[in-house]
Amino acid sequence: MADIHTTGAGAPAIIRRSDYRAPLWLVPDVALDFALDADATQVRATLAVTRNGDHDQPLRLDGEGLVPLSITVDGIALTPDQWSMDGSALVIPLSGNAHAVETLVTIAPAANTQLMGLYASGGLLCTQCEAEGFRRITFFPDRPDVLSRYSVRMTADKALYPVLLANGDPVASGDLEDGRHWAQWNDPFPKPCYLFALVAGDLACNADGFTTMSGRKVSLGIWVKAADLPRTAHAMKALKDSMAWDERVYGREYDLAAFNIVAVADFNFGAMENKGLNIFNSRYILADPETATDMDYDAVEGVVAHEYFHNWSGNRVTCRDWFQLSLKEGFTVFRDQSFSADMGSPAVKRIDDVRILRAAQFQEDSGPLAHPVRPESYMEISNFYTATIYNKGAEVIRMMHTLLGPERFRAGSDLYFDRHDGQAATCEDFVKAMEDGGGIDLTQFRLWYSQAGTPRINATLTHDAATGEAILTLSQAVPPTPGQPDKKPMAMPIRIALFDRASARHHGDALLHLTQAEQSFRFPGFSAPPVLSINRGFSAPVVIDSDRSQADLAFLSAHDDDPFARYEAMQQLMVNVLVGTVAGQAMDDTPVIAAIRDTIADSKLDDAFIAEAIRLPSESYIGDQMLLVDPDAIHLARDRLQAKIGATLEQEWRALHARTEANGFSLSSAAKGARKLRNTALLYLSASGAKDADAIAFAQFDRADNMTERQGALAVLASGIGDHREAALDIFYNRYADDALVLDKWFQTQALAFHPDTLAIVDALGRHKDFTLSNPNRVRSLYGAFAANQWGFHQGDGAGYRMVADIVIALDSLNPQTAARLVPPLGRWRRFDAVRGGAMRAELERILATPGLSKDVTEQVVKSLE
Ligand code: 0A1
Ligand code: ZN
Repeated sequence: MADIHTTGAGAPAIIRRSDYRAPLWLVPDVALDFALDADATQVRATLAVTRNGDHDQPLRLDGEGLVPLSITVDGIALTPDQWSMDGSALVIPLSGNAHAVETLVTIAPAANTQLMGLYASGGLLCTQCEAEGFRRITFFPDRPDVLSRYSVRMTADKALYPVLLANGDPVASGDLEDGRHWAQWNDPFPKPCYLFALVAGDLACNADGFTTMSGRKVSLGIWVKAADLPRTAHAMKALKDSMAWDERVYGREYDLAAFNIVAVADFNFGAMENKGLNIFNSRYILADPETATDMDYDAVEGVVAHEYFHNWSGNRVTCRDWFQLSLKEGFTVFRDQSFSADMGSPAVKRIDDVRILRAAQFQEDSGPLAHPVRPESYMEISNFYTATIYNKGAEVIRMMHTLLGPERFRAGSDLYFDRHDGQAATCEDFVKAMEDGGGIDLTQFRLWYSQAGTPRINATLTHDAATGEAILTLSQAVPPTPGQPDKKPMAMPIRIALFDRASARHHGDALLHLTQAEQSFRFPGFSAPPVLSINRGFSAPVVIDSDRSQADLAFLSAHDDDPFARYEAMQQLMVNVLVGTVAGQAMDDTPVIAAIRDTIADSKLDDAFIAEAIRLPSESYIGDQMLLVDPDAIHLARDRLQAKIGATLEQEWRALHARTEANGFSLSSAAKGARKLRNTALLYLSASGAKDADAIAFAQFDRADNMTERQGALAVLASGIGDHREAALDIFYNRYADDALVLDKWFQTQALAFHPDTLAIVDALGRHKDFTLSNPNRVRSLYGAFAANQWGFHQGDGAGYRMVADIVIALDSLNPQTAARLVPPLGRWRRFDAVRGGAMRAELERILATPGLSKDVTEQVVKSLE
């Protein structure tokens, strides 16, 4: 990350962690008065400000696109010489140590295409303030370490906006003349402005209640468009389950009398934890069998939990500055992962979480955008809502949990919440609380916060026949990342077991503490060389290089009692065949096929696990194992292996597909597992080339009483060139043309398809009447999905790159945050051949040359080119 500041005039400024200074002015209380209107909303803000420390600096209030219409201090209007603008910030010299400062501005929600600040979505008015959106609403010290008590008054047209919601608890409301009405909400808990929220609109409520462990009654509301009310039951159940879980597992109780959730159609991220008023992307609230897949159901549960858990890990204890973002995000992801594991299958949840980590975070960590869990600098904080902050951050917390065990971890988290309640804290505060509460020294472990890059662990197992010892030697290396050429050895827990070949049993897990560059561990009692099961449960977020043979991996794929390790052995077995094939070696695929046959025949395994274990690694995961990615060869090799598995086990797939047919829909784990396996069986059957496979897929598509099976079949049909492809896509479109979330699936399924014409198909879909750049979900469904389709995106002629770059440029002027999230796939140019890499760079250069480019996109492109 060397020289970004020398990239020329107008390059965005770099914000550094080392520059942190405490705020000069605090704002203990703020009163906001909104005269709401889609085209022109008036915001009157009254800030009680107090000087923080001994200094003579003026009050400086952040603003973005705001013009002060009036400013008063202690009730007296300021004259133009009594304030100034410094860029877009408002600067007011103040004589005393405490004042009441009032500003008036007008903003235009309907014209807000960035979806930051106050904006309009489908007839609603709503807010998004994290990270720095509050400054688009009113002048304020927009930083997370300024905590204020808010009172909020809203007035609005009663017909257009019958429901008025804000943070905290409702205080009073009433009618006004001219068809307007008003409502007042107060939030007694001091909070940073990024947690501010209001919503106004015509909404229906799924109202329910929860009694906390100390007996307080909380009214719960999930607010949606009236037509969507029947689709809110699952989210409500998830909310109540989350509230009970946080009490049981962390001893954390909800603190206000009301908790409200609102679903909106246009949203840049997944959801937002505003105090007492969570605002959600509707895709993480709405679910029913007809329109949501089982994955969607799980995502609703997980995101509802995530946002709810933020009430403690994020809101009651917030972040001192944005470099500490993982303090709340890593911890909260760990909490929501643990919750979901408890609600369903821990084994399958862990497999899913690791798959996501590897697909998103390992890729990020090995490219130009790699950064530590606690970054040192940024240009635009919105670019740092990354897989590293979230998912690697969660793995770091999980390792502390593994090192401490559940009881001592709980002692650490109790101490953390007690010590820092009501404060803006740092990652260091969290680690210190774990040390003090859990009784552990985490000095070396802290490197996980400062060192970027995925450690690679080399594992070698030898056997000393004379002493009967197995000797495991682990060596570690952390690769260089931008700005960090040299790395120190990290501390991490590596869980292993050593299997006796004859009995297929082991003597129990060992938790190894790897702390040195190289370390050997000796295990007595082995008359013959055992089989190594390593990184069980994925105890550390690392890459393991081991010299285990295909025979050993096959052994583990049949016998390992750690579900993650068993899955992993199977995946490694497949990866070895695929990578070897791509490298031009003649690989023996019989162990893979035998392992799959044995796995589907193993009656002790549940369907969901079987489906995970037998699924081939994705094309991009295969690419990640190679220095230079060859997308065509990878596609060919994977396709060939899939076809071989399909054809060799054709009868098994037919039997499985039939066996997993349900009569009647249920959301039980068994039913969900059966649907997952049924879709997998269909995929392999279709890959087998069986003549009737297309018809079987279409029949599943046509008869399904749920979206999991319907979309599963559609995905199979969309990747083929069979007779039913067009028909199924048309039927699907016509059936769901009025449902935005399902239409997203229609776009996404085609963008992800393994079809030779995917590029042309996506290009045409970009001109479809239902495509729009103004809805982030739609953009991600089409172009986000396409950029993740390795074979489609990395066309040899660079046409895929051009298409995505065109969208980045077009979208940047409307919604820079969403545009910036499409840049990273282009930044992976070093991993591709010279022709592809050159074409990717050329597109990055073309984006950078666009006049008026946002800070968001500029940062991602500049870093990607370095
Ligand atoms: N804190 C939220 C994520 C989030 C971040 C920024 C946003 O602005 C557009 C929205 C949401 C979470 O972790 O869920
Ligand atoms: Zn979060």
